[in-house]
Amino acid sequence: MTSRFFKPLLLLVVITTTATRCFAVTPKEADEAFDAFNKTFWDAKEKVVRKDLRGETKADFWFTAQIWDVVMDQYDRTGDPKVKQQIDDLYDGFVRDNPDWTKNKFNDDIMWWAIACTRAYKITSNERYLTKAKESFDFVYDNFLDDKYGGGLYWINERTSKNTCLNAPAVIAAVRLSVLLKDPSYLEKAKSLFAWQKKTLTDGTGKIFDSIGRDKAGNDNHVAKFSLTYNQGTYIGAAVLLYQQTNDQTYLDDAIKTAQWTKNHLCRTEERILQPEGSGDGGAFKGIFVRYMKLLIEDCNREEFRPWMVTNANAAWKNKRGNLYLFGEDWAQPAGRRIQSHTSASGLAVVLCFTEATPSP
Ligand code: 7K2
Repeated sequence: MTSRFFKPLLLLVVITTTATRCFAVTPKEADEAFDAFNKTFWDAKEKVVRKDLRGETKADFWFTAQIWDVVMDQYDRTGDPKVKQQIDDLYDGFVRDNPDWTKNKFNDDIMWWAIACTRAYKITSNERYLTKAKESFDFVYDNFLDDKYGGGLYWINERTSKNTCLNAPAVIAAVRLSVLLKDPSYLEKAKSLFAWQKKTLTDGTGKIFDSIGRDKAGNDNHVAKFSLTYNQGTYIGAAVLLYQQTNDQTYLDDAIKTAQWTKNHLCRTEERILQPEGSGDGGAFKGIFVRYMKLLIEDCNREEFRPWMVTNANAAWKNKRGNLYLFGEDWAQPAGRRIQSHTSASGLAVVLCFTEATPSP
């Protein structure tokens, strides 16, 4: 008799707790997705990440930095020593193939690696990462800063424009270097780059513009006012890190406003799923955004944004290509067939960042 009464009650409790649980992708599923990514794209013998489902082509320079960050996302949630080993292995393979990063004409590429290196240093305590992060930041800062457009760093070595995709990551690198090297001069650099970025490439609403420079018609001082999730994301990251070091509330307000603007303007559907941005460079953008949203939510206790991010993780999960756990460029649509590693890694990032943390072993 009791069981007849309790069974439906128990079922009800299970259903309600599952429905109200914040995390829909389980830790086990997140691990499976990470392992599947490695199985598909990681060549452990050669220590390289592949670009495509088939063939030997390696992932591009800046995509590999994003994928390295995803490996660190996985390490942060699991503390798994095998993943820690992969952090070192991926770097070893990359520097073997790309020993001199200053040869790359895209300064943002160098900076993506610099910020990932600061993170690898925090995880492994291996000095080589800190040295490389410092060298890389210094190279860009010492050679590509001037007063044209009022300040800021040039995106490429032709010095045609100054873009958010370099300047906001540079702030992230500089704040982290100031902490890791205990050198306040880096914090000053970060503050002034951020002030320039805010004055030049935002309009105060939370929208982050892409760049300033010469347009196709040759007009100088042209602000490209479109905005993309990765620019929104790195601006949020930069603002959060500055807030943590300075306690200046204005930075936190900037980060919150930028997150809210993204939710209102760069998302689709009633659920506010982050927009697709193509499968080229844009395939990697959303992974960057969600990583810095995690920082805002968890380090600054802005839990009001978590359900939105969890909804995005659930959408990406629901629409993945099941057998291979591949995530497409549009998290609101079933994933297509030709997916490259950087695009899939973006979807993997939202799943790893917004899955319940498993305790470290
Ligand atoms: O124009 C820049 C940037 O400001 C803009 O946001 C994106 C939009 O395009 C470029 S940056 C994209 C990449 C181009 N290929 C080489 C990569 O290193 C570079 O970051 O997509």
